[in-house]
Amino acid sequence: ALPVVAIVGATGAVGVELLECLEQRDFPLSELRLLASARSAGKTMTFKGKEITIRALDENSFDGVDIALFSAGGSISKVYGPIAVKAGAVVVDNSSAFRQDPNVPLVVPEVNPEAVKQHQGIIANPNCSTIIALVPLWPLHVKNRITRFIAATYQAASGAGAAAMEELREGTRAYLEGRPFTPTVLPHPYAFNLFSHNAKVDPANGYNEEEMKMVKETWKIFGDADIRISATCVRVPVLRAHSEALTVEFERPITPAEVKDILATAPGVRIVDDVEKNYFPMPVDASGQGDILVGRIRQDISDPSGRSIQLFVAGDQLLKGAALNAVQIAELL
Ligand code: A2P
Ligand code: 11C
Repeated sequence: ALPVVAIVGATGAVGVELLECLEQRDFPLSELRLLASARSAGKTMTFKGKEITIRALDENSFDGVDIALFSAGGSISKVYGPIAVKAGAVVVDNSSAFRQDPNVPLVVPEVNPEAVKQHQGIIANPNCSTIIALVPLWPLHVKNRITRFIAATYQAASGAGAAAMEELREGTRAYLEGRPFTPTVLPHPYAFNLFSHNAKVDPANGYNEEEMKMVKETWKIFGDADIRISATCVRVPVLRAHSEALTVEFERPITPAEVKDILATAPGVRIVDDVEKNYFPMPVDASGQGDILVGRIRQDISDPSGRSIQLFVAGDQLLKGAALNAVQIAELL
């Protein structure tokens, strides 16, 4: 029989995209169950032309569910993930709750699909900034080991949820109309501004949680904890696609031509690198599509050894950064 699939957090920024991905990819299922908070219970969402009534999440929500896609935040995952597993479901979790658990595979299907087999009920979907960097870095790493990379991110509102996207719209409207606006979702004024990522900063090393996720998740997904990684994560006033500047050092010398050659056939990657037209990856072009756009492919002139490359990438945070990657994991299952 075809699986019963549940979405936990169906009304959220990622939840809506999960439903959309299941529909667009014609995911084989016998029933789609939509779960959210009591606030949304009774409302409906449309899947393949049919209205489905949203139910309030509770302990009995997973009876008969085979695959549960979680995107309602880490605290919900921690409580209800194990309940879903007990009920017999395999959980694909979008939150950071289980990512560093050694019994939980952390999967990007283009990188480590085989890790799915090791699951004990829960599979974790990586952080969006990690996924967007690793899809293009993996095929390079396979050919010429990456020894170090430095990332600077330009992250969209969507990473902080639907309410943050609305706050960006509202704050921009208020700014243009000259009205005062006090942000309540994100900690700083967002319109015509940017700020260091809103995740907690560790006073011990000065890095925020988002930056450390990029470090530790890369080690786990690549299976290589010797890669030296540093990141600066920044929120920019973009709705739904993250961009990243990547400085990548390899074991052996490498040229931009070699990088382009490798990335030209890499799954999930599209090269956007038109030097003449000054046309490179942009979040507006990345929005709504599954591929990671890669451009500004050039030798890092600050490294005379010829082992370093500079890249600029953009990917849809809600799709490959979250919903699409989770549905691809469910497809592997
Ligand atoms: P709801 O819309 O009913 O509040 P986002 O990531 O965009 O902020 O979305 C969060 C998602 O998590 C929403 O679907 C939200 O549902 C859901 N959610 C939040 N709190 C709970 C809860 N206590 N139980 C179930 N779902 C929740
Ligand atoms: C952002 N990546 O863009 C974050 C949000 O670990 O899944 C998601 C946090 C996570 O703000």
